[in-house]
Amino acid sequence: MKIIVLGGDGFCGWPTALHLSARGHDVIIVDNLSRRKIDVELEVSSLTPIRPLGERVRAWQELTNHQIRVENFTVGKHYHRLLTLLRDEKPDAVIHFAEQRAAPYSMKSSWHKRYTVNNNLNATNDVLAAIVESGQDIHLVHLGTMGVYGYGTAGMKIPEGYLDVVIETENGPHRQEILYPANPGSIYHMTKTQDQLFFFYYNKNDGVRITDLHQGIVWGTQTEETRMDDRLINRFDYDGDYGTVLNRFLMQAAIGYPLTVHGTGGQTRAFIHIQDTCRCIELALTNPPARGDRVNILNQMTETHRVRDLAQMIADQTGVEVAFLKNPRNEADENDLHVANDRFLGLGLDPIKLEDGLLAEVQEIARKFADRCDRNKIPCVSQWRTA
Ligand code: USQ
Repeated sequence: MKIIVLGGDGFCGWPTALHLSARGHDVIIVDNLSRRKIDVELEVSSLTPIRPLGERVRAWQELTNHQIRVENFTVGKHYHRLLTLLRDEKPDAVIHFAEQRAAPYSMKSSWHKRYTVNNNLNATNDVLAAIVESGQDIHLVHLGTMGVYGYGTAGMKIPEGYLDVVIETENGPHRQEILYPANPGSIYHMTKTQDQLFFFYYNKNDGVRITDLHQGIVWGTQTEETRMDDRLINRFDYDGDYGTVLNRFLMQAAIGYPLTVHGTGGQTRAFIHIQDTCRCIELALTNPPARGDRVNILNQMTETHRVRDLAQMIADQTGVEVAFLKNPRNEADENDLHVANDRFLGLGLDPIKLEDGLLAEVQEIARKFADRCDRNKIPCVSQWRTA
């Protein structure tokens, strides 16, 4: 397959590009290096020493003989470059990672809210409009989030995207299938709920074939391919804006920093290892919806855990303390979360289990690069509500 990876320099995009290239697909990365520029803004670096994108792809070619081409432009801004790329390359699929993905970053200020909305919504609309204008039958695979559902439970497992409802009308009960009600918890998550409506509309109006992957919190760093050479290493975010909870705890354990549990740690979330992210995307590409099918929605997660249980698990394994901090977010103190993920399991996904991989991750990455950590960047300073 020929595959364009939008946002192919990021935490999920880079290992996905390598995973697909290693399996013989012709991969083109589009990236404007925005994630690296945000590191400059926040005065923080990936815990792992990531190399420039040009060096990454040269190393990949030297090691495997597979070429990954790179185009540097902004999806959502440089529309004609995107359209021309689709027309010239005629890809079978486009994978869309080209969005600002951190909830705390999206809540830092009105500038960050507006940046996240402009960037993410224009990117999604431009990709869809360009696919339609190209006149080609291109399968779009999008990285959505479990956060579109709002982590609640209505006494049922959260289904894969759609909900059957019965409405009482004057003429009796009326059955309808609707998108599971959106309930975003940050401006970032809100952009992903809006993305769903773009997909619904372009699928209905133009017949675009779309797979939307509602992914949980990704943990881990390395995959089969990024581990092949130091120059291919994946990024590892530990700072208060971009670091996600489990990777932050792993790094904190490695440097003996009390684990930063927000509030009571009663939040239950869905998780997936970065290697399984790559496998799921490959499964989504090789099992596309047929022309005329509705938007294909899959829950891309493998297990759920409560934040304080994760902290305890890591504390038990490493001896680090647990700190309960005032929660900077506006979120429920406690929630239960039950999620259906039968579709990926049905396609053959054999998940990496969190309890099997945690210590290896602490040793392989967090301890190895501990001296690169700036402890001042660990606290979460982005407040959901200003007092
Ligand atoms: N949390 C802590 N301590 C920390 C950091 C976070 O207790 O040091 C808590 C948060 O308050 C929250 C939970 O852990 O309740 C998850 O926070 P997170 O930063 O790990 O994850 P989140 O902001 O939800 O966002 C991440 C990714 C995003 C993705 C999402 C999937 O950044 O791109 O869409 O996970 S999900 O959470 O399933 O919506």
